[in-house]
Amino acid sequence: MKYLFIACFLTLLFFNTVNAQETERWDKEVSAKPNSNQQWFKDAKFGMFIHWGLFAEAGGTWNGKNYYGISEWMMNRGKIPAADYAALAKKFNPTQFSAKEWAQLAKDAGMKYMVITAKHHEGFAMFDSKVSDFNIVKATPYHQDPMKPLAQAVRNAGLKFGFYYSQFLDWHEPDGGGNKWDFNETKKDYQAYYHTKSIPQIKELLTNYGPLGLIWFDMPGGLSKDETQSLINDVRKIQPGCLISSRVGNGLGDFKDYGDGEIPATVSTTGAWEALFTHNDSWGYSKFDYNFKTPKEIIRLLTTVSSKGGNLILNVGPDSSGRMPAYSVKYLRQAGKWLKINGEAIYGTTAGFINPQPWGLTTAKPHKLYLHVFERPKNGFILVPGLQQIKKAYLLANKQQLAFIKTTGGISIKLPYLTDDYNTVIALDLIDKPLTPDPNAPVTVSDQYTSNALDAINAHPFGKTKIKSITYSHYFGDWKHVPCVIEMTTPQDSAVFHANITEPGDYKVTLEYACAPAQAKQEGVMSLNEKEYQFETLPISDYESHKPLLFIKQTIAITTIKKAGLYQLNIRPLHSGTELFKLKTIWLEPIN
Ligand code: JFZ
Repeated sequence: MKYLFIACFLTLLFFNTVNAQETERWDKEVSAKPNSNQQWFKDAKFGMFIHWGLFAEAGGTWNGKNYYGISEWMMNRGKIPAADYAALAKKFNPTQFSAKEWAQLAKDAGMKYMVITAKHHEGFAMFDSKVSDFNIVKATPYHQDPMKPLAQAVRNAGLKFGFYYSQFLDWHEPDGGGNKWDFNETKKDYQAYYHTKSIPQIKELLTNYGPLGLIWFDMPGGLSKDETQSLINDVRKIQPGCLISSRVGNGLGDFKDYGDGEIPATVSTTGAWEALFTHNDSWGYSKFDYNFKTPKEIIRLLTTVSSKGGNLILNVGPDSSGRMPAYSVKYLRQAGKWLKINGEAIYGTTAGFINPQPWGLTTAKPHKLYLHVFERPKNGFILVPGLQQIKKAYLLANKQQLAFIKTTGGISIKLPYLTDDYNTVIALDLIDKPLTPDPNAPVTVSDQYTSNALDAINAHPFGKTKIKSITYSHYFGDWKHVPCVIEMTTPQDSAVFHANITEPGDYKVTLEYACAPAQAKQEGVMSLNEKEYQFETLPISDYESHKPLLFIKQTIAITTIKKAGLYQLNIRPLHSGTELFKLKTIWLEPIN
């Protein structure tokens, strides 16, 4: 049993790595090509993902056993025989489903597109399909096609509509990808699967549901690059304007999807891209999962992704009655209220050209810079480094003009009060030509904030040191991604952080890291402000992709900064050994 469990994870991880190579290729080959159909997608910024299928009927429970984690993978995890699983259809009767309500929810939330699972890995078509009887009209007591009214209602609400379609994984079919517990892998004919089910159903979706904004393919397999291109050509023939997700595979597709729950540390593409998150931790409805993001977390997540130039597609998992989780409805609507007032600073923007600051993030439009203030400085002055002059500064919410002064470090704007706990937006009318973002700009450290973060992505690595997103999960499939400084094993492997400390004073230095017990008790040294501080690492957490990764905060120094200015913080192992730690953040906390 344990091995089956691990095998599932390996499958998911394998797709992770395959994806990594393919997206690298995608960055080079596809993202450079201009695509006029992409513009609506680039401007949209916020979309609704919906995972709906027979897994919603089970809600994560099978034969009295609870499967915590992503519910739509339950069939795979439990090695549930396809015939037994298919019986869920007999109970699936979403009488509470209302296309208009779902469309209205997405609209109220401030979303500009909706993507719903037409068929997930379980193989069940949530639409009227002539290709296979394993569909919602034929196999359930509901006997209706919910996708018809939904596509219409979503378009009527002014949003783009798209389908998710699992083109390769199909655990119901003897020739589909992934089901090795019922069907002999060596006897599978993937081509037959593509030609008798996958491609014909994709054609149905493109033919019967009006103009689609996009098709969201996922988890590629079984096709060569030419065959993938021919699948794309089939889509283009029916709907030339329909965008295709990068998970179509083989480095193709019109927009890029990062990993589940991943915000890219550095954006590798100039093309359109999406970060995908689910509102709680499961994509499909799960009875146990109450870890819903709060409205504030939703707004800050959306702002973070926008500040890097991408879209956020946020998933909700309706249950089998056709109802959205109550907390999704409530919190999405609440987030939408913020967008009604501040949407100008999100929709149609490009990445902000000022690096993250202790007060928050930026987005941009021609002649405009939007400051998204998450943390209020104690004295109320928001320092925007790098700007020389501006025309005007005002609160976006009420157009109240704000005073500003030119300082040595940039423009400093007086924030009268924090009006919005989620994110207070200050709009700047620019005189300067938009600056080009400088990834090497120092990180601002100021005594105006409770704490200042030097994150792994701000590190300059030397020797064998690397910066990498570490992927792990709590339950099955609820991936977390934490950028870390890794592989520092000798005194030559160091990480250097550039900090612009804007006020003198005492600062406490705290390292936040994960460290495998077997590798702990190694010494490291941090140099800052012409002094060296030594420390020994603590045993915290082994890294295994399918286990929680724990981080500790260890204070290693107090330093007295006599003069404001640029400082270098350097960290490295004292001796050669194994990896010193996985370093997430260095915190600089002013002592007042
Ligand atoms: C896939 C599905 O398996 C999952 O059920 C859900 O639909 C999600 C949106 O997509 O899972 C993946 C696919 C790709 C990666 C990770 C999980 N990846 O490339 O990191």
